[in-house]
Amino acid sequence: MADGSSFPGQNNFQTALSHTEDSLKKIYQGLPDDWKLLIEYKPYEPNFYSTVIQDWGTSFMLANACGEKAYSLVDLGHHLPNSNIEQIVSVLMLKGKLGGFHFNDSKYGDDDVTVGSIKPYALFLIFNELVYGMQNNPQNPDLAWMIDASHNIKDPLEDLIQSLEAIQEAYAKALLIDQTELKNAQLNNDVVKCQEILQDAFRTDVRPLLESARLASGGALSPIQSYRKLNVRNELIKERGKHNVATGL
Ligand SMILES: [Mn+2]
Repeated sequence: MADGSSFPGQNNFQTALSHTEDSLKKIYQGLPDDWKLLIEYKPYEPNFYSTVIQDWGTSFMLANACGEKAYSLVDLGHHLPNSNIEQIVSVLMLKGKLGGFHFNDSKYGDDDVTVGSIKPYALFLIFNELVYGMQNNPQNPDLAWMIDASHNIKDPLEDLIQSLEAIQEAYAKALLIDQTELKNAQLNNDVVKCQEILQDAFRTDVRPLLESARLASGGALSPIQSYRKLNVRNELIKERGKHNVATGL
């Protein structure tokens, strides 16, 4: 929710948050039984001084105020630079309030560039917390996995393929971590060992493993190469026509 203000004094913070909370509660009351409410947060844009739901804490507070079907949504680009997103993910899972993701990557702000294209190690650390949480936090529900990236210089389908590969890689690497060994190293205050365990997993080339998994499930070894070789984009254009930006048809 993008409500906020662009200049100091424009809004009363408490009034704005109360209005948002009241409105979310009304929306929540009207939810069909099998729906969830995912509350996304972001520090800025389209307003540049204050955003009502500025951070995960505000989102978490509102989700708690609404009820058990309301959760926080983490968009990887919606943090101030250098925020520790994996810690946010971990804490939300502990409290059973992580609802889902908008995957993308970020260099400066909400850049919405391809997942894993800028900070693959950060993505891996997020997946480490997800794997831990999925194993240790049964109070957290299944997550809504979404990709929220935008591009005007790439074929968006190719970009989606790259995004999926980056996500699968980070997930597979996180699964390589021996959680018991990591726990023991933590308890022994062996900081070096802790780092070695994480980095050993991160430095492992899991691409052959992912290729085998794709092959076993009837997929292509290299999705990008297959997509290009099969000329998918042009075949789809022949079938569906081409979107004309000028006319919108
Ligand atoms: Mn988003």
